[in-house]
Amino acid sequence: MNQCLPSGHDQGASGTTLTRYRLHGSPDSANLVVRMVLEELGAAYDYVPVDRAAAQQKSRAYLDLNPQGLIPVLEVPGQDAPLFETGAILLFLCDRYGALAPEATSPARGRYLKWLFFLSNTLHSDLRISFKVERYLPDETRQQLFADTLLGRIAAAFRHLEAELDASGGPFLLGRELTCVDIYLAACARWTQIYGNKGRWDLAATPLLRGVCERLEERAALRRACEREGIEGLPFTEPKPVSLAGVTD
Ligand SMILES: N[C@@H](CCC(=O)N[C@@H](CS)C(=O)NCC(=O)O)C(=O)O
Repeated sequence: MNQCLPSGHDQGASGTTLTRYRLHGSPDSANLVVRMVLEELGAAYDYVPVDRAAAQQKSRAYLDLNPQGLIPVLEVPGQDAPLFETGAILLFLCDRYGALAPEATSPARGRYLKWLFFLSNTLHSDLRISFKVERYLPDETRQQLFADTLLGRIAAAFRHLEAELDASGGPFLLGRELTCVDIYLAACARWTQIYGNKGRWDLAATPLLRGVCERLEERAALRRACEREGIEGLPFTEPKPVSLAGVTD
């Protein structure tokens, strides 16, 4: 493993010198995925809470970090701008540490990128729309149909992941090695079970994926990350919503 720790120094959002990663997030939001990867990599980081209940992610200061006003943001020493987009942050971190991802020359690299982008562009994207359909379709009479359609797409996405697990032989999505893709998909499975679509999709529908979730729950770094997000119990196989200020989904 190439423990290529950052050596650069930047001005952080607060104007102070940035010497460690700085993760901006709110409990159990997409920052959960980044936090799990940071913990798994053993990276030192500071956490900056963003109060979603007060729409802090739409404040002028936060929009300077991410003009979309979305969580998460990761400030990175040595980078000339804050990072946003969960998938991009994972790709960046795993390449920097040479861990949780096949190397650029590995025959599994294409498969890794394909599923990472699938999770980011399709599953996670459909999920977040399904949590707030009214933002995308103001016509109330059609919102249920839209939500049902999205749920159909989400269930299909999990079936595609299940088929890949079957083809790879497991125990992880790409085969024998844990990658950040497993961590990302476990978070998506968590959110699908408890937010927005609660009771409408069951992890039992994808037993191989459930196996990935069980393995991840055994990992100390991931348990620590979940604890720091305010998540109690088994985060993926018996998920419970977080009841902390700032959680709005
Ligand atoms: N494509 C973005 C999506 C991020 C996203 O949807 N973040 C949600 C929290 S999970 C958010 O910031 N919601 C607050 C809002 O919509 O104002 C990513 O992958 O990072």
